[in-house]
Amino acid sequence: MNGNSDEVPITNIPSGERIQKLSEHYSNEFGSEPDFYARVPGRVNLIGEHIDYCGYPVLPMALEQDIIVAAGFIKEHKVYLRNTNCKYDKIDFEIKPYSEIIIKADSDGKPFWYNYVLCGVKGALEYLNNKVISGLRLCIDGNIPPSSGLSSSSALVSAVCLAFLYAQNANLNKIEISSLCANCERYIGTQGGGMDQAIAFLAEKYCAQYISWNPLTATKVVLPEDATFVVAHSLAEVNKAATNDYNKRVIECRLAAKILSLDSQRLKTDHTIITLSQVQKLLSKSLEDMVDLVQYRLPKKIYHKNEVCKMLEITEEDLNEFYLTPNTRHLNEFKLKQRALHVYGEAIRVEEFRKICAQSMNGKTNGSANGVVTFESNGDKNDVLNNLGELMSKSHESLKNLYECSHKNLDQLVDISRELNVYSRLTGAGWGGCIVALCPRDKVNEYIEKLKDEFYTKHCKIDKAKAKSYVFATSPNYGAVIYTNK
Ligand code: ADP
Ligand code: NG1
Ligand code: MG
Repeated sequence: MNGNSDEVPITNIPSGERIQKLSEHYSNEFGSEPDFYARVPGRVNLIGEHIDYCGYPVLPMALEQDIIVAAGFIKEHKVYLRNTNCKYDKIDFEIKPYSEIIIKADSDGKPFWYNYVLCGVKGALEYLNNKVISGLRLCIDGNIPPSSGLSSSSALVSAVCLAFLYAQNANLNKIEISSLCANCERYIGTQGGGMDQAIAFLAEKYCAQYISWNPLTATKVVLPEDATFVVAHSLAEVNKAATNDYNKRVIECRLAAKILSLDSQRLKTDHTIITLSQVQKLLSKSLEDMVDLVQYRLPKKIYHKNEVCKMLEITEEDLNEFYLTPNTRHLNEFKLKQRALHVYGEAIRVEEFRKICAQSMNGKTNGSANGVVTFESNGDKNDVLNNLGELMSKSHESLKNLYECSHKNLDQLVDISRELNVYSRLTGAGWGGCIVALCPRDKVNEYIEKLKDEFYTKHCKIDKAKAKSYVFATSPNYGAVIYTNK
């Protein structure tokens, strides 16, 4: 984690109120100054929802909002954990071998906040083969709205994992640490695809990233100069690890993929999990052909567990053991057609979105003096934004109707935006959280004001002054970094 661009950058501790307050909080708690800070941003996904775990590329960008962990080395093999927000309890724990770190939710199935910290520590220990040279004092400060689809959980897991590894002098490049963090966040119970951790480490300022898998690769996507992305909160928070909605979608995609793979003789008899993108490769078909194949092979609205077992020629015990997760084993009904149609359709939309961004540029960089990379638009500006916007609208429709992961407030925000000629979609896992809207730069202030009036004030009956904190314009930001003056 040093000078080379493949590794997480290490820079001097920035000045400013945020770090100063965090440093004071740390000093009040521990009676010393932090040795270093690990900072990891949240993200907004522009398009490509619920397809990372199916092996398809996604198109997110990092936010300015982040989690910063202030950290100090200690000799004892313990972690002392504090948070600047007093709603998160203080807790101290021994650093045990990773296999002995048990991560359990509360009696209602909701994870304790420090479970995300344990995920990061456990993942780091697994990578280090339990070799620890330093314990840590940690104080967390976050400003990513939690449980809102902006990836506060991954920023927390990744910041802790990064801090722990840095304290043990581990050298990991950004790709390795992204994959490590994606794996260790699964200890919380959700079978995430890796998008959040990948953008957290691979993000660059001024560009979104097209992230593809196997091998993990991030390719810059320059967004049209006159496009601004606005994030608006639906006021519905949802903790993804507290319900089985997310894992249910993951396993529905797994089962759909396994059934579609029966068209190839190769994987017929083993229990390997296969993704919808692997089936596409196996069958050498286009995404459009896969849409047709789903209609033909998975025509029913609902598949019962026994039908799935019959199609796969396996017992219910094997289905439970090899394909389902602990929190989905009791389920009896699966929507395979709808989920697979969403995935293949959304994968097509990501490719189109990326293509439009690329085609709309003529390749001439402007204004590089301040480091801002912008391009002159080739086509009609309005056409480009409308075409990108249409894809976002279709993505939302598909998430609402086929994937059933929207929320009435999200739909309302999307509808209000449309009345104002702004296209938008839910972002992140859904069931609550935020929308991301594509707004022409010169209309941003007017759009935000209208959302405050129409949604937050009129519909949700909250004070206009308070509404300010729920909606913001954003542009692509930096990825993870370590700050230290030592
Ligand atoms: P998101 O969409 O934000 O990733 P998740 O449901 O995956 O939502 O995770 C949210 C959880 O992450 C919160 O319930 C909390 O436990 C934890 N979390 C997020 N931000 C913080 C923070 N600043 N301090 C402590 N815990 C946090
Ligand atoms: P959020 O909204 O951050 O909980 C989740 C997954 C992503 C991705 C999106 C949907 C995790 C950590 N994150 O994001 O991998 O599948 O939903 O596109 O599981
Ligand atoms: Mg999350």
